[in-house]
Amino acid sequence: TFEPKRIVVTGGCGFIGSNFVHHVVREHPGVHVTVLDKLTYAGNPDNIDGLPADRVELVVGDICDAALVDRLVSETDAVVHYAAESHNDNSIADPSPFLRTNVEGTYTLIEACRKYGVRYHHVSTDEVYGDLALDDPARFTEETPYRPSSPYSSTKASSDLLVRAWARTFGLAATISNCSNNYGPYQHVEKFIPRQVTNLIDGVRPKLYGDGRNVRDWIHTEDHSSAVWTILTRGRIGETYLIGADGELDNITVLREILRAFDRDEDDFDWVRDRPGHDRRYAIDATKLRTELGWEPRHTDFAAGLAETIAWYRDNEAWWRPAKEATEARYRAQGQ
Ligand code: NAD
Ligand code: TDX
Repeated sequence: TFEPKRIVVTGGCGFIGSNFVHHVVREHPGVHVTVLDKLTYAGNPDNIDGLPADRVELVVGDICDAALVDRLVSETDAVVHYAAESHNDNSIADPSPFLRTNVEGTYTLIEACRKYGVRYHHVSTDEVYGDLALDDPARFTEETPYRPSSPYSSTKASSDLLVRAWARTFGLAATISNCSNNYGPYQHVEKFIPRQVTNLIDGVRPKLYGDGRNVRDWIHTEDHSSAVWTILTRGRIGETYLIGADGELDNITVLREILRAFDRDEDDFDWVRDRPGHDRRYAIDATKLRTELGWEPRHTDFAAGLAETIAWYRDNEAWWRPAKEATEARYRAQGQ
């Protein structure tokens, strides 16, 4: 077992990164966390507000800043890399920040980690594997070939390949995880579930892309956090682990569950323009992580997790309100 005392968490002010920081502070009392975050439109320092100052430090900066990254990596035991441009629709409107942050940013981090021999965990997505047909019994495994569809997923795939090459050629002490769709608190209102929940709070009809039958494999972000910690501390160096919780649902089913929670008719939503290149279905087979490392998800009741998440958005309007109008203006301009 690897027992880091100090870790750097990039993107720790975003959705999944901040949930991971909360998880580490709560579950692993001996660990100090340095968050490196640029605070883009998706990063919010309030996400890690109130955590003990002697446990969590925020450094506002860019993962492409080699001098800053060199200094932070020289002072840590491990880097857990969450920072990314993360939204598919944005990557279609303007891919350029995705190339810079996801590819060049990862390159900058792994160069520093190899220089100092620092343990590196790379957080990635199931989208690198492209999509599956609705009637295909297959799920993604660690053996599935890379076949990304969008600018976002192609830059995440590129970053994964850099890590694999650095591990093989330079002996970088790396692991990679590819996780399915996360939901939970602190998710940006541009993403599917928070967008529809906050629309309904505002009395606006939810917006469904295409035919609504696209399938996503949902996992609560807390289960993603426990999986990443498990892989960081007990994963085999050089290995990839898929993270998922058997949560396949199509979008219209999720949307109708949300509508029900607001006592609205199940057809009270708008069909909008489909996402170009829209992946049909994602599905994760997490057998390797479950059997080799004994990890199990705990938040497997989706209806309960969704109800809690809806309650979080109702209780935390001050958190999401500032981003809502600009996000919807961007969608309107795209006919979505
Ligand atoms: P997010 O967009 O909510 O947060 C990204 C964070 O990274 C923000 O805090 C932002 O300020 C920061 N950031 C962006 N560019 C930066 C830069 N150049 N330097 C420093 N910080 C920068 O994203 P998320 O949904 O929390 O995703 C986090 C990670 O998890 C990403 O790597 C993503 O690919 C991966 N992932 C996400 C999901 C999902 O369902 N959202 C699923 C699997 C994997
Ligand atoms: O308004 C919407 N209506 C709609 O039907 C939005 C925003 C989305 N959708 C659909 C598109 C997808 O099929 O809902 C599904 C989920 O959409 P997103 O929340 O944009 O997520 P997705 O594209 O599946 O990608 C997410 O999971 C994998 C994250 O954003 C990625 O960072 C992660 O890698």
